[in-house]
Amino acid sequence: MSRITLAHYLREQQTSLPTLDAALVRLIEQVAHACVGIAHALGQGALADLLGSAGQDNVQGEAQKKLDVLSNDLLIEAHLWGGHLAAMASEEMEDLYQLPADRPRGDYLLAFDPLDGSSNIDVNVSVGTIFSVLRSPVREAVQVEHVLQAGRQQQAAGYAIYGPSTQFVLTLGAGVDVFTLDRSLGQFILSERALRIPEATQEFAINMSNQRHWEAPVQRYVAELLAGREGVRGKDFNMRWVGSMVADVHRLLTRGGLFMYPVDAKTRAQGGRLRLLYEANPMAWLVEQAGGLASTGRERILDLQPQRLHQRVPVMLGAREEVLRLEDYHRS
Ligand code: P6P
Repeated sequence: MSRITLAHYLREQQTSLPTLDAALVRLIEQVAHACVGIAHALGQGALADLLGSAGQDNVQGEAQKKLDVLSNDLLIEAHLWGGHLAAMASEEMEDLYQLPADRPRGDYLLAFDPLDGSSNIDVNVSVGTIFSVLRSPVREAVQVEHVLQAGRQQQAAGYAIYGPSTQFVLTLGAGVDVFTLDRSLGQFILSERALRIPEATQEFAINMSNQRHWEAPVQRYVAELLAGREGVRGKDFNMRWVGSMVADVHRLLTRGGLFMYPVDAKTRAQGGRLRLLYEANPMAWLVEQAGGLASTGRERILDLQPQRLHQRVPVMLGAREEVLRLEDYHRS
């Protein structure tokens, strides 16, 4: 495959995607640019005194890592002069980030989890940055309700995964394409086009330690997977759980599978574990663009009308046949 940079790819996409205007192209390039900076900071690890806690909690009540704060700052800084955003929302910030009055504004909203899976950083396991782009109805004085749009309204979504290689995975609504970072140039190069998730799978991802807290349909579904070929499924299954949503979803986007973080007795009061606007929605759109499905078990994630900025939802996404079976078990 000839070397196609992200910039070249985006201009190529503009010819076939009317929604991909120059401002959105710049926005995506700035997100990718910030991810190159985050990858560099992560790669320094212990040598840059960037590991460990920032000594404060975020709005989620989770201990912030130094790299959570740095990643958040890099993403904000990347967009301060781009002139394409009206506001930003981040897992690490309680309220919407309004651009300072003297900065140029645009017609897009950017929601992101700057460093997903950050509890894995100190043990050197893959983490990622997840982002979701929406159109903004206003350029000034953006209110939370302007951001509370269903996932089907997304204009672009994707993630960076900081693993053995750093990759940038993107959908603009016409499939899912993958870019790999050429570290010598600081450029993302197109490395895989049009990911497809097989309808069937033999691999699932869930945190089994929560098993006793799950609702009955999930108990039944997972018990059948564990019963393997002797059980009603008639085949054996394999299990993976990285503990970074980006890593677990990247695996199923590239080789198939099913990812679940269902609501359970521990998380029912919050509605689930994973956040809708900047984790579930972007991942759900990527998965559906690759031929999979994304559901809460009771409804499609992309159809949900968000009620709060940091709202949490149950997440079951990946192989079409498995998500349909889970939805069936939740109905019966
Ligand atoms: P648990 C990381 O903190 C995260 O938000 C997701 O990236 C990941 O899938 C999940 O939480 C891991 O949760 O309960 O296994 O630690």
